[in-house]
Amino acid sequence: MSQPQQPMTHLLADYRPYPFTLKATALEFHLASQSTRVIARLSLVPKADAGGQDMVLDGGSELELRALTINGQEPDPRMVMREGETLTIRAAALPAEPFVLETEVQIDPSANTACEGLYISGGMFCTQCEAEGFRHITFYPDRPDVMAPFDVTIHSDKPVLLSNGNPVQREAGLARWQDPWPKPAYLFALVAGDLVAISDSFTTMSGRKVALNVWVRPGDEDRAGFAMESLIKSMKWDEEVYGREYDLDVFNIVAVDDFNMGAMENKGLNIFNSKLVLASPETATDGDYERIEGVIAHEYFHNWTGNRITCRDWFQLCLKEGLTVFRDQQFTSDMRSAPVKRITDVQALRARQFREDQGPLAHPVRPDHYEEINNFYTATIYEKGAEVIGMLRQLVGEEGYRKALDLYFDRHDGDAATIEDWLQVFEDATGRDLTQFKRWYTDAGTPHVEMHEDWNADDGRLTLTLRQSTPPTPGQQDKPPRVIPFAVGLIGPNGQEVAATRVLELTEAEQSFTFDGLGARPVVSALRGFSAPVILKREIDDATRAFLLAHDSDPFARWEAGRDLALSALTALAQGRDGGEDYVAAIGQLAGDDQADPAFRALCLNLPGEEEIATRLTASGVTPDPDAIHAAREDLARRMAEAHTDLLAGLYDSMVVKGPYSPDSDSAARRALRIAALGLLNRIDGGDRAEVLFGIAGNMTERMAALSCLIRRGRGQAALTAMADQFADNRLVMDKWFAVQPMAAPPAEAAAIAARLARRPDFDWKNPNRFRSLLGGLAANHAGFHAADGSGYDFTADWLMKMDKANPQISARMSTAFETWPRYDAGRRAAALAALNRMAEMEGISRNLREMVSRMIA
Ligand code: 0A1
Ligand code: ZN
Repeated sequence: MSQPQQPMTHLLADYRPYPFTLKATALEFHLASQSTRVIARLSLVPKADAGGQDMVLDGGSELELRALTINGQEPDPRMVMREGETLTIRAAALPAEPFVLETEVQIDPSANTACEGLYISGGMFCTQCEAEGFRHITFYPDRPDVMAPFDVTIHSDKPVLLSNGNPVQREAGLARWQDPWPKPAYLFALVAGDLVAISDSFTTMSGRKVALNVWVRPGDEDRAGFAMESLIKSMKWDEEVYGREYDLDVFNIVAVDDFNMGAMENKGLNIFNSKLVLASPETATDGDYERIEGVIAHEYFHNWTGNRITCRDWFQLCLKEGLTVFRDQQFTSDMRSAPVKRITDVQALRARQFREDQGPLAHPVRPDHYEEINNFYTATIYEKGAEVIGMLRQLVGEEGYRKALDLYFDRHDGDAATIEDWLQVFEDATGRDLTQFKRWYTDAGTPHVEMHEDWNADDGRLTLTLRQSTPPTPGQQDKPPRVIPFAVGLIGPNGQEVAATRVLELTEAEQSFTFDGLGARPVVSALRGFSAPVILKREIDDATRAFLLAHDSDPFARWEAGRDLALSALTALAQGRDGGEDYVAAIGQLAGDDQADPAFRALCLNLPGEEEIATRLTASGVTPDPDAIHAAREDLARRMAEAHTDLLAGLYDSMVVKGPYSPDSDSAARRALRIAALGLLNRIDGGDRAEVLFGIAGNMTERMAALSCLIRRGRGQAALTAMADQFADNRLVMDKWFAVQPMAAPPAEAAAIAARLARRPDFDWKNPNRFRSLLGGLAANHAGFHAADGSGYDFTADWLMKMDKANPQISARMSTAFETWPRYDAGRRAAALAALNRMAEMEGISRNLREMVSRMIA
C-alpha cells in the first residue's frame, strides 16, 4: 500500500460524473487472516449521456484478481487492464444495457499495517474505508458520488459478525446485513471478532425502537457505559434541535485498539478508536470523558450530515466535516458550559488551525487541489469549516439558519452535494447574497483585523475603524476582503455595559462604525464570542486589558483580555524585558472571585503555552527563542504562585470534589481549578502537594496532573514506576504514561527521554495511539522538540521514516510537528530542514509523507 508512486495532483476543476450508475452492491466475504476472499457483484447501468466510455475501477495494486465476469461471462482478457491503482474494462466489452460485474479478489489482512482497508486489530477483523480504503478491499468506483444500497454476507467463525444496515440472516459461520440507504464505499464497514456488547435502546420521535450496542473486547464492558449514555443523549439532541431522526433498526459502535483517527461514521456501524469509547474513573480523565461525549455525538450526527447527504468529491470534505463539528460543538455547549466550550474551542483553533494557516501547509477550507486526500483531514477543514458555519449563522440569524438547514435536509437528502449547494440553500432560505461570503471557503489564510478607536468627547461619539487584510498563503498571493461579522459591546468607566453586543458586518478593506450618545469614553469589548476566526490587532494597554478582565460581560472577551495580558507579559519576559505585574495582580482578583465559574477561573489561571507565546512573538516580527520562552513562562508561573500562595492553597484545598467520581461538568470544573492551583504551587512547594495527591487521588484526572507536576520537579520516578506496575495491561493508561514523560521533561532532556522510552519492549510503535503518544508528547514540549542541538528533530524524523513503511497516514500526520520550522533562528532552521530533507530523500517514501514534506520544504 505504501509503494512509491508518482506525484499526481487531483484538481477540483477536473470533476466529471461517473459514467455508470451503480444500482446495487452485493459483497461476500470469506474471512481468513492471510487470505480473505472478497466477491463483489455490482449492478451497473451505463449512463445515457456517457455512452461508449471505458469503465475504470479503483483497486490497490496488492489486490489479487482471481475472477472477473460480466453478466456471468469472462470477457476477452485484452479488454481488461490493470495499471497502478486502477482496473479498466474497455467499453467494447461492456453491454449497453444494465449488467452485473462480478469480481473475486484475494487480500491479506494480516499484512495490512496501514489501518486502511480490511485489517486486523487485536485479533479482530475491522475496516477503515474513508477516504479511499475501500479500493484495498475490492475493485470499485471508490468515489463519494457513486452510491448504492449494500447487501453484505460475511463467512467467518468469529462469534460476532457486523456490517452496515440491518441484520437479515445469522447462522453458524455466516451473517448477512442489508443497508437500504444508498451510500458511497467510504461508509462501508465490516467487523468480525470476539466481542461483547453493552446494549440499550432508543425510541425515536416517530416511535421506532432502535437497538443500540457498544461492542468492546471481553473485560472492557464496564468501561463502555459512558459511551452508551453519550449516544442516547446525542440521538435525542439531534431530534430536538435539528429534527433529525435515526433511520435503521440498529446502531452499532465498535471499539478498536489500532485506529488512525478518532472514529468513523460508517452507516449504522461506527468504528471508534478505543480511547474514545472506554472510560472509567481510574483510567480516564475529565478531558477524556468530554472528548468521548463529543466524538460519539460527532459520529452520530454524521448520519445526517455526511451519510444521508454526502460529498460530491473529496474537495467538498468540509461540507460534512465543518457542519458536523459545528453541530457537535453546539451539542457540547448545550450539555456543558457554553462559554467554557467556546473558549476551549478557540484555544484549539488557534493552536492548530491558525498555526496551519500561517505556515507552509495553509490551504482553503475547500481546497482546489491535493495529491493525497488523507492529508486534508485538517484543522482547517474541520475546525475552520465549523467557524465558517458559525459566521453564517450569525449573519442570517438563528431563524434563518434553521430555515436553511431544513431546506438543506429536504432538498439534498440522498445527494452527494457541494459547497455551492450548501450556500444556495442559505441564499434561497434567507434571500441573502453569499457571493462574497464564499471567499471563506476558497481563500486560505487568517485575516488580520486592525481596530482603531476615535473618541469625540464633545459629541459623545465613538468611531471604530476596522481594516482587514490577509497575508499571502502558498499559491494565493492576493486576498480580497471578506465578510467578517465583528461583534462588539461597550463598557462604561464604572464597569457597566453601555452598549450591548452589536454585530458589525465588515465587507470592505476598511470601514468605520459609529456609536452615539455616550456620556464618557467607553472601553470597547471587541470580537465578542470570537465572532470570526481572525487575528485582532488593537491599540490597548495592560490597564485596559485588566479592566476588561474584571468587567467584561462577554465571557470570551473577558477571558481574552486575561490571555492578552498574560501574553503581553510573557512576550516581554521572553525578550529580556520586565513584565507581568498587571497580570499577576489581576489574576489574583479573578482567582479569588467565588462568584465566577471555577472552570472559567481555571482557564484564566492556566498560562498560555510556549507554542502560543512563540506564535505571538512571530506575529510581531520577533524570532522566537524556545529556551527563553520556556524560562519566561516558568518565571511568571513562579511569581503567580509566590504572589498568591495562600489564595491558591485555599483553592487547592476547597475545590476537592467529595463523594464518588462523576465526570459531570460541575465536578470537572472544580477539579480543573484545583489542578490549575496545584500546577502553580508546584513551582514553589518542590512537588510536595503533587506527591501526596498522586498517592491518594481516586481519579485519573488528578493522578495525571500530579504525575506531570512530579516530573516537572524531577521527582517523577516512583510515581511512574507505580503507574506502570498498576496499569501494565491497560493500553490507554500506558499511552498517557508514554506521553507525559517527554511532554513534562526538562527541554534539554526531552529527546533523550523519548529515545529511551522508544527502546522499551512495550513501545508497540505500530499501534497508532502508542506512536502518537510518544512522538506527540515530544512535539508538545515546545523547547524540547525545538532543542537547539536538533535532537528533537532527528528523533522525530527517524521514527517518521520508520513508520512511513508501515502506516503512511500516521507518518504524514505526525510530520506536522515540523510545520512551524521556518519561524525559528538560522541554526534551528538548518537542523529542521536537514531532517525534512532526509525524509524527502528516503527511498520508497509514501505519497502521503512526500506530499507533506515537499509542501513544508517548498
Ligand atoms: N470522518 C471521520 C474521520 C476519519 C477520516 C479518515 C479516517 O481514516 C483515514 C478515519 C476517520 C470523522 O470525521 O470522524
Ligand atoms: Zn467527522
